[in-house]
Amino acid sequence: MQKYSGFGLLKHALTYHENWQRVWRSPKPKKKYDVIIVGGGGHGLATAYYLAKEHNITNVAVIEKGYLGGGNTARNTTIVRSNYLWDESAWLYEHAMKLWEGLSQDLNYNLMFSQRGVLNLGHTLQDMRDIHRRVNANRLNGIDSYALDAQGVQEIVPILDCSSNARYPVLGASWQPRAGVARHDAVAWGFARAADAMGVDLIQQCEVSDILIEDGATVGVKTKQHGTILGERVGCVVAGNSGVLAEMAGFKLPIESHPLQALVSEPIRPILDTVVMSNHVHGYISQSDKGDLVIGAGIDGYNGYGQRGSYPTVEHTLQAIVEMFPMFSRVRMNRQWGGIVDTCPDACPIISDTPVENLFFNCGWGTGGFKATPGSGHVFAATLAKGVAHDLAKPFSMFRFHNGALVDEHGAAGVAH
Ligand code: FAD
Ligand code: PYC
Repeated sequence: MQKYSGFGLLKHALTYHENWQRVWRSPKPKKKYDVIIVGGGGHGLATAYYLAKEHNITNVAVIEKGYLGGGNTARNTTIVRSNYLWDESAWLYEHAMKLWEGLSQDLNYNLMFSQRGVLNLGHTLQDMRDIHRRVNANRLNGIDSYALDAQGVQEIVPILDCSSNARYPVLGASWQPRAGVARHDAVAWGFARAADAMGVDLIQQCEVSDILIEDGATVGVKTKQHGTILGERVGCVVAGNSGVLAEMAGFKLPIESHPLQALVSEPIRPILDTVVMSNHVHGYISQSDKGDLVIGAGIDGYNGYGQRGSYPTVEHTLQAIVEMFPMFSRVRMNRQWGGIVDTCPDACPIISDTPVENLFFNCGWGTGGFKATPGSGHVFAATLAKGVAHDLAKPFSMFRFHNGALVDEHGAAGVAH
């Protein structure tokens, strides 16, 4: 790893950051790999890292049509938590949480993982019933989860309007103290650097335009920039573009791609030291270490591949935020953007083999996959290495939509959809 002295840093600042050593190589693709990962977001990069680290499979390419982490990984609001209702998903997200807890050390890269706690607010009696049910289920799974009344919430967030005058008064919340946020770009960069150091080829600006299939099995991919690249196994981790890749392979996924947007304010002094989410009023908020308020919305209701959202959704979300935090009414918003999220009918991911032999998909994380990044990569790497689903991935086979064994997590999804 490159090290800089104080003098080195000053020199780079004064030379307009020229001649920096690259953090990963930019190799020409080989003719053939043991594993090809399509999609260089956090999940694809984590998969490559764990393939190399845990399974000693280093003849791996990650093929990314844009730049590493430039999809939803760079566009999300970075909330990490594991308080899901059903055992299958609680185990998967808690597996990820445990990996998060040692990940900066593991990658030797500061991911700014900050366990500042997450509150999921309840505004109606039914919300509170659901919160109690989920908190009890979490605790049975050994996950730190508490049900708070309005006073308990007020103690944690004094600036939240918990009065009975609010349009949707806060009745209480679920509280996960180990939950929090992480720096999203750093997650992509940390996995990329570590995977590259173990020999994984990271190939950017290379779009997969077809999945090559012979006798019912994949043999690799066709790309727009580098032609055919052969692979013994192919793993597609392309989030909002999953339906497009599945169509190339000749099958359909039960996935809808929706815009999901977020926005940040001008930076202000530290005022909010936890994450507050409200599914009921469709808004959630945290404050970044830089001082911006990071605000997220519900999905835009229509399908689309545009990485932008509509104005009414943002307007609705800001109304909700100002109702909850009247003191933010004078804060100016700086930037707004959107990603394309891949939503499944049961609000759970797909980590699965497919009708095509040696072709695997990891997708359907929808509005909530950032928190799963290390866990998803870890179990998908094992699935690709062995050719059979990791135990934690088994409930998330795409074939659950054939037999009806769905895992409905709409209640625990970060944003309503
Ligand atoms: P991506 O990061 O999207 O990576 C997929 C990659 O595949 C992209 O880089 C894309 O360019 C590439 N690709 C696509 N097609 C091709 C092709 N044909 N050839 C080559 N490459 C291709 N989750 C949370 O847990 N917490 C949150 O707070 C949260 N907030 C969110 C807020 C917003 C506004 C959005 C949009 C999402 C949010 N999410 C959140 C969801 C989360 O961002 C995603 O679930 C997660 O980042 C998905 O990671 P990924 O690596 O699978 O996908
Ligand atoms: O899944 O926690 C979540 C989330 C928050 C915002 C978007 N997704």
